[in-house]
Amino acid sequence: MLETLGRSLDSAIRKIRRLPQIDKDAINALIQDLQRALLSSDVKVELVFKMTENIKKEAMNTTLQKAKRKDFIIKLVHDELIKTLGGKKAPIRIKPGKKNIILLVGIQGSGKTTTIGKLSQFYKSKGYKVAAVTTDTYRPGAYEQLVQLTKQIGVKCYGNPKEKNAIKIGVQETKKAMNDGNELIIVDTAGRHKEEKELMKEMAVLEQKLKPNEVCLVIDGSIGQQAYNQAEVFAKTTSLGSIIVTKLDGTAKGGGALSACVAANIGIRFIGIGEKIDEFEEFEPTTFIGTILGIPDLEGLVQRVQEAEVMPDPETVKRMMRGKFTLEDLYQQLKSIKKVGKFKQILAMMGGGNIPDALKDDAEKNIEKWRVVLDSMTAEEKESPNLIKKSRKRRIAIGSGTDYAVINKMLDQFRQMKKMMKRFTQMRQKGKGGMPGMPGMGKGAEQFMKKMSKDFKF
Ligand SMILES: Nc1nc2c(ncn2[C@@H]2O[C@H](COP(=O)(O)OP(=O)(O)O)[C@@H](O)[C@H]2O)c(=O)[nH]1
Ligand SMILES: [Mg+2]
Repeated sequence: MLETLGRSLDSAIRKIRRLPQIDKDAINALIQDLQRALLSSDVKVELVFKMTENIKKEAMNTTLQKAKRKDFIIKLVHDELIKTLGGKKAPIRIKPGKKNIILLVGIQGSGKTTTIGKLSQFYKSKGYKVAAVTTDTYRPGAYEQLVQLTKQIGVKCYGNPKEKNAIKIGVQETKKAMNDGNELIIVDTAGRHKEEKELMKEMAVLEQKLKPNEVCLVIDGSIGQQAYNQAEVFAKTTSLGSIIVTKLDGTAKGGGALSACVAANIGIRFIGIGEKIDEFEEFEPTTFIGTILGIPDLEGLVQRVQEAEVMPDPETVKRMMRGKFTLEDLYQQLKSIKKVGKFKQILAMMGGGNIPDALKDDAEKNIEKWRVVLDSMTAEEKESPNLIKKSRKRRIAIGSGTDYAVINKMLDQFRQMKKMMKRFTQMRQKGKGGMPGMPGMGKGAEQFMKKMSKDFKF
């Protein structure tokens, strides 16, 4: 699907992965590759430049360690593409056992009738009793086409090839289908008339009479960015809820079609990727982009980048280095542990490995309570927790509605952390790499110090 775009994006990403290091030239080359790929996929020029400008700005600004930079840049590309494809559309709300109607509109040849078959299969496999109705009185053999298609999948097709009035057919046949106990009726429409105006009017009246759960526009992906105009025209006459983009298997312009739909502010719900009934997918930008970028382990990549992204904030580190460490710092650090936090980063860079499990568990369990406790303390107490003796503790306990155990635990954690920080500072002053009593504190600590003094200028 979207083979050309996929291939060129994939090769741009591979190029980045192969490089020994990412420098300015590498980023510029990547930007060019991306632009070429997107433009040849018929994505609008302005959009291409906006996207690549964003990627470039972020990529050039990164202060990540070299090793993580590649992942970071690949993720940037990934995220920017996802943004262009919008989020996933929430599913159509279908109430089991009730009357549900989906109305499919779109110009002739876009793939409506084929899509009716695909959609029927999709919902049938979810357990709904589905029927199809055709109101296309314009195209010869339209009724027969849908009958054949639905027969393959055991879905009943309703229609009346003798009647010329599409509205009449729509209303009567939908009613019949409902009376037969169908829960979901998918209605096919004509895609051509003597005049476009008439076609649009017919769609508007059909919508009025049938009151569908959703009007869904079917667009041929090979028209590229022209999809924008088509979406606009249909959105003017009907309350268009979503779009299905078809024929993404056979076109180089799919990127243009998809991004144009998003630009028109109408979510994409499904994509068609072949003529066969099962060549059809729910549209999921994340999976979609992962596939065309050739990133099989997207989750792993995102995880690695997140870990790298959470850099300790320079102010906190500076303060810690000077032996200043307040309760508020502890709270902030522990809060971030929950999402692969800063503190873990600091410890890892020190070569000390991970935060002790016990501390992490306590943090996760107690973090909300600790917030309340902190809010009941004065600034002075947070700066110098040693002040907190019996009577203050009592006041804090009452003020925060917690018991002594919670406060004690927090103070205890604080002392432990502070001790670690202190040892570390001493080590720095002595200029030694090793640290007795802390396994793993060898070379890593030296590197950490070098990096920190460079990054934070202390
Ligand atoms: N390759 C490919 N062909 C498709 C897809 N969807 C529809 N088609 C083909 O497009 C042509 C027009 O489809 P049809 O459903 O009759 O369009 P309609 O006029 O909108 O009802 C047919 O030849 C279909 O087989 C798709 O996702 N991929
Ligand atoms: Mg048709």
